Amino acid sequence: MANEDEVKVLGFWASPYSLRVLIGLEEKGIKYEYVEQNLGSKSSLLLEMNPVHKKVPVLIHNGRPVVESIIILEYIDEVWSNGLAFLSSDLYDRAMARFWVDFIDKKLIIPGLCIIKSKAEEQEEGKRQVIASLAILEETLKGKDYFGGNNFGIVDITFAPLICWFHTYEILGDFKITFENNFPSIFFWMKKCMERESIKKLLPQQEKVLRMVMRFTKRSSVSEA
Ligand code: GS8
Repeated sequence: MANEDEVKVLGFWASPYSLRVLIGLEEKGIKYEYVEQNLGSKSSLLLEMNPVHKKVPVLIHNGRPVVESIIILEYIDEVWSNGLAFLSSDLYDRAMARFWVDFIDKKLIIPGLCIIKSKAEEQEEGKRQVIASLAILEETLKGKDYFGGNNFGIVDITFAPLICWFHTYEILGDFKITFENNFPSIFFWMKKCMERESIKKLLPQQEKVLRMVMRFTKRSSVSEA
């Protein structure tokens, strides 16, 4: 695709969904303009570009919006097909990658939100589910550099933004995940991800995420995990 492409992203700095899109663009080396959104008071641009869900992220490519983070990542992969491919050309591998992307959305992010937002009982279930899902992801990653094998791909991009969220899960859920001991493959994968320029540049500090969540959920104090 030519340089005259105009690419804009409407996002929120801590949103794992927004971060996916930005990591994808950085990994492909695509120039883009980032427009931070105030989710408490949505801009007319956001409402115009995502009238159905009114959520970030939105990718605006030459004036036309694409929404839903995974749909955006696949769009980026198809439009800018040179260089790093987010999805393998093998149809079976593509199906498997899509399975794990969906798994991360449903079985890791949603339970993580339960830890942050819910009261005792649901919070316990959220913690149980996060640990169970990490155990499953640990098994699938074992012996590999990245989820797709040797190459950083769509499953890695989907999961990577959570690296800066686990601390918040631990503090607000009052539990410890202890990646190094319990999920060593994920622990090494995280270290490898954090060495990538895209992720180094984009992922916010975990303490900053925690402070934002505490402000947002109006918690004034938490017990130390
Ligand atoms: C989820 C986007 C989303 O929840 C995706 O892009 O993959 N399935 C979608 N975005 C949130 C910010 S991150 O928590 C959002 O925009 N929320 C605003 C709102 O719900 O009003």
